[in-house]
Amino acid sequence: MQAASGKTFEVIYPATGEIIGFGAAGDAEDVDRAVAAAVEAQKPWAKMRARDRGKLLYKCAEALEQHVEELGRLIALETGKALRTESRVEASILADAFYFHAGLGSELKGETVPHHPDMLTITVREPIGVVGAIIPWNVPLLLMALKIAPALLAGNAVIVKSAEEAPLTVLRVCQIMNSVLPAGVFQMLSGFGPECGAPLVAHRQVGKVTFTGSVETGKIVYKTAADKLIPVTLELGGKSPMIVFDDANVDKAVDGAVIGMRFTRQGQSCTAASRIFVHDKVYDDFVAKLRAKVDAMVMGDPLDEKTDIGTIISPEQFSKVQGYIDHGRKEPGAKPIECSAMPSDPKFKDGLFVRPVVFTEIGHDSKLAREEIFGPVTCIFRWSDRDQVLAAANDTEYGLAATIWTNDLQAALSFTEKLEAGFVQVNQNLVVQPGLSYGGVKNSGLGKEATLEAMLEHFTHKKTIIFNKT
Ligand code: TXE
Repeated sequence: MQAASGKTFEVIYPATGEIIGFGAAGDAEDVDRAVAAAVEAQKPWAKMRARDRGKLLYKCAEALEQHVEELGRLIALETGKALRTESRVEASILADAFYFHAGLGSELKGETVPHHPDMLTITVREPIGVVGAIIPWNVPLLLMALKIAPALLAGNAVIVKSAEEAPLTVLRVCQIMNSVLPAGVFQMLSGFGPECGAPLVAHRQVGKVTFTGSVETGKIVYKTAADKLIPVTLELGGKSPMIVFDDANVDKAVDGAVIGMRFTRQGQSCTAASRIFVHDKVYDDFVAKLRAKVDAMVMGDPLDEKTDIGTIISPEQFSKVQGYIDHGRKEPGAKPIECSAMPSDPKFKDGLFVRPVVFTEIGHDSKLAREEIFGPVTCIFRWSDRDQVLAAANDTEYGLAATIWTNDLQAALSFTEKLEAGFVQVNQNLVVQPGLSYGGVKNSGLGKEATLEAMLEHFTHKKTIIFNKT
């Protein structure tokens, strides 16, 4: 794929700094071309039976499933995420998201509305037209699938804009899908945010934008969309609390913290359990066990099956994360515990590896406790008063995910009700999956993804039609 300008940008393997490929640096001209093709392709696509579109999505899922290993290795190369713990898993979930949505065609149905005996009133669901999907680099395949699969099933044409750090796997997915789908229905643009993402959002024929990324960019996207009065879905950052009660099973909670903090993804997750509140009575036990668990994780070659933790995505993110860690080290009283070990192989001497850090005895108002770090850094706080810990957990601009760990049913009921988050779990820390409504409140975003309801709400218009029977 080439940009109209012919310009390209380098794609780097963050474990070694080697150039592994080039992305096409798309701009407004490429956006215009892609939208023109999408407008044409969408008309016959929308006229197909929804279940036939579903059949094609099912075929996409099968085709993607056959390429799990290839896609997993490619995503490991461009993001530095470990193959065994992250990249291969993500490549499999991609296919799963298509399987899930492929079966929803018959659900694109309307209602009959008994508002007057002399009239037959119905509603129908119509596609929006051309959807722009802007995705980040941390979990590009899954986040893309949760946008494009429902949008396509609903009869829209979709243009996805990949993140500049990770265009290659998305391009490969696009090639695989286009061996199944009619031309123009699903297209991909690679390029930088202001040059390629912004014109896609602003294009007059793009009728809906679905975005995952930072709060800052999300607000820019929202403002541009507001000028055109088009709907947007925004999945933004998080600073998710995990609350461990004194009666919790500490071993399970520690496992939940390791999964929840996504140490295997170097903490580059919007749902990362980056604020862990542990009851005073189990605090020491929890910290010791967490330290031992994270210490035992192997950081190194992302392609090695023995590796648990790979690298940070880019030099920019690396400096940002290091900045937070350096800041935390200087906080009065803060006790950082550095875990795991840097890879010893000289091949990785320039790799963007960061040792996981667990900050204990850090203040609630520390920048580390308030801002999204997107690195392997978590803060642990001691608590003993339920009202205070609940207030502290909710004292954040974000509201994406939360977990609580207790066997006290009343506490579980009360906290799940009062926690300000879109995704709350008790005694477990599952990752996002197709079929579970996913999205945040407060600055974590606008609108949910991954369910039938989300497909209907975000990728269709509801039209009311009234027949006068008299
Ligand atoms: O995000 P951006 P970045 C958070 C995380 C991270 C920070 C910065 O805290 O440290 O954001 O990451 C495109 N118009 N998250 O810089 O800029 C861009 O090209 C249209 C949380 O990567 O938001 C990319 O495709 N599009 C998050 C996408 O937006 C624009 C995941 C995301 O980039 C644009 C990623 C513009 N003006 C980062 N500017 C999560 N919720 O999981 C940029 N883009």
